[in-house]
Amino acid sequence: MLSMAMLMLSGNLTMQAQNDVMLQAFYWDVPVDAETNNGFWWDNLYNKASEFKEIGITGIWIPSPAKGNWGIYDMGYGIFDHYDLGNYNQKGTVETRFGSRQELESMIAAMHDTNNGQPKVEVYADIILNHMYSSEEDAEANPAVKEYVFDEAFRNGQQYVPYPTNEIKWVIEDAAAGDYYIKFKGFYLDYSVSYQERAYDIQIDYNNSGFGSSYSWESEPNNGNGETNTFPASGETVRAFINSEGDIDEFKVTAPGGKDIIIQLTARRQSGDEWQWADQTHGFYPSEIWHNGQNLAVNELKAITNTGISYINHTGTGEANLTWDYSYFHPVDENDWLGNWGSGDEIITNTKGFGNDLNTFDPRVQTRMNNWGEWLSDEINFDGYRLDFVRGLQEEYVANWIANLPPINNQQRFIVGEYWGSASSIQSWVNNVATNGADADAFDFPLKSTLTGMCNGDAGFDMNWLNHAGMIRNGDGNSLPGTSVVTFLENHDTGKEHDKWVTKDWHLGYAYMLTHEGKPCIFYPHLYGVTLVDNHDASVQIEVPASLKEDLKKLIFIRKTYLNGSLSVLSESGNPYPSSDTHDVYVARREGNNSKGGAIVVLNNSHSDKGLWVDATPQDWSSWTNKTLVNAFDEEQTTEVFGDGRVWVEAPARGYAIYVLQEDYENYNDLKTITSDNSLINQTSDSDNKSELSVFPNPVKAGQSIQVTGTFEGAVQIQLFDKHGRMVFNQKEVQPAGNDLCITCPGINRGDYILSVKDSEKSESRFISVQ
Ligand SMILES: [Ca+2]
Ligand SMILES: [Ca+2]
Ligand SMILES: [Ca+2]
Ligand SMILES: [Ca+2]
Repeated sequence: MLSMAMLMLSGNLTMQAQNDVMLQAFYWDVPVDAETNNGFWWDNLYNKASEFKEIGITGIWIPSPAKGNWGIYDMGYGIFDHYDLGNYNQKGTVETRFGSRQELESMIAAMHDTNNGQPKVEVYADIILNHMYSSEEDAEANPAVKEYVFDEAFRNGQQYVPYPTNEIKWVIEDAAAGDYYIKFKGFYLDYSVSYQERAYDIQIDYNNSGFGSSYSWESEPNNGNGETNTFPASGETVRAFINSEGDIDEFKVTAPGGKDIIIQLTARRQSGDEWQWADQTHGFYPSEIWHNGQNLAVNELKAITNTGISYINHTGTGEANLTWDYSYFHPVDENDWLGNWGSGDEIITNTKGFGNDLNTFDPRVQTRMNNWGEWLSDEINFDGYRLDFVRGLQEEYVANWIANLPPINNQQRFIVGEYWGSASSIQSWVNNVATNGADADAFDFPLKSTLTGMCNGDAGFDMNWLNHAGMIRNGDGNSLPGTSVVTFLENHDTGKEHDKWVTKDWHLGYAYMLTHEGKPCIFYPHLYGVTLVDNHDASVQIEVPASLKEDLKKLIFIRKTYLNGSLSVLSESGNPYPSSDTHDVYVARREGNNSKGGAIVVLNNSHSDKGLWVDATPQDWSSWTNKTLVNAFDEEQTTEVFGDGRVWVEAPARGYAIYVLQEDYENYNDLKTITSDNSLINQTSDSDNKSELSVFPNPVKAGQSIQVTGTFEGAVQIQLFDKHGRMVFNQKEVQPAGNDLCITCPGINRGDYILSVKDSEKSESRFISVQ
């Protein structure tokens, strides 16, 4: 039933113009003034609200707004306090990296402002449902982790993955004076490789010394039963190895009494002379601690983890005062476990990939996250959400979270999930979330990969590879409908790793995305010419040309003006000639909307101007035979569809062209002048405006007379523009009768319009509402 309803809905939508361009409104390491704890990214977006509206951006995806564990530096994914949006002094700062809660709310209000006929820009927050980060101030005793380690990560006879060795502090509180014999064991280690891969640091503080930097080496044999190394001094480090399977390393410390014994272990590897960091799932732990004939590891020893999280008192509307403890995070009890990263891109619910992995099977976790989603929607007014790392969550949990959100206009809020994986995994995720009762889109990672190949490649990239690229056109049974897919060319993650970058000819990728099905998501640095910097090596950079912005504006104009519905690849199915040139030239026809008949898009990745003969009309599509097509950006450039249905279309070297029906043609440059000229909006919203122009009645119905009163010099031109700046009515040489003009409201859709009145002296405008 659900899929039937969705199909019917999308059927109706194809009649509308495509008004669905999303912007990822951030990138990795956006600027911040960390010296003064001042984030200004929300302010930056606030200042761009009118430009987003003008360009035709309809939704922005913003970073996770909640306070992160790394305070002013945190890009949001180190989420710490869900209800601190930059208004509580925690983690060393009130503001987040992006600004204060007030700045966030002002920005959202500017995006939502529809006064004077401005379009609304929806705001989608990045949401982390998988994990939470914390630090030493959140330390607590964790009996579940102690048990898990002492079971060496075995559950019901099966080996699972250790809790990270370095995230546990082992403590005997208030240790009595005397000798302690501490035995260390290793587990989950590879004995087929050199012992140097099984190295670890032992740090012991038994005298309130803290930990210093001096170190020494273990001396075998130290396997217990009298073979003991004396630990050099409180706070020092011993470098040791589990030399072979079954090796035990024993150390003696002499406690002064009345102080804690604190043990910290870190997995290492030795490579030549270098003592390196190792995978912390190499398990090491103090398996026995003997004192006066008693093994204190059994009862007195505590495993301390940073899972005891509490916050400054919250006072705002709807803000929960939460505390968390180990029982909310994997592993929670004797039946729980931690998994690894899997062998492919399958769902991994219990993997401690980022911070503390929330036990998303716990109804308490589910309730807390659901309440948070409601609060973000009702109190902060987010329109939708981008869900981070959904690979770490069971689909049922995600679906319940989505379904619990308060609807907008009786509809579920927009959701897109980050499933970085293969087409089949992405498809199953979307379908399984739907089966569990929620509608989530997914990012088209496979398409990103193909488009990157096209932009960066030259002759080596075969344009036929576009024919079934991405999720929507997937020909292997793993496709998704365009209404379930968000397409993108780069995101904050790929944008910080140079091996994933698009490094040239971005316009080719965007020409594909913005003319094709799916909801296109533009990357902020591409719109604003921000240089990308590799996260591992800041000397590796790629400059994004500022000229790309004009391409993006043109392509959004094409999308909104001419396109909707399905697509057919003419360079695949339309008898292309010469067929060998399909290696270089890709041609597709996209259906239109209720006022325009669609377009043909041509992409050429060769280094010379090139074209193809194609059949303009796919089977069962409206016939373009004997029609004249024009270049959508140059009315003078035409091509005829012949009587047999063939048409010649071409695009410049490493470029794109869009062909539309001559009768549909709209001059992009005219519209650009209007849409990029804010004077229309400024005039009408300017309270000092001395104009006498008045319009009656307002609102007005189609077919009804409109009386415009003002002072006019000679004949007048009257135009109506819709809120995207598109002209819908144009009447020249209207003769005023004194101070009055009378026109008939044309048969246009309900909505807000700008009425422009021009005479030989001046141009004035008013917003009118058509009902
Ligand atoms: Ca600020
Ligand atoms: Ca050893
Ligand atoms: Ca030993
Ligand atoms: Ca998880």
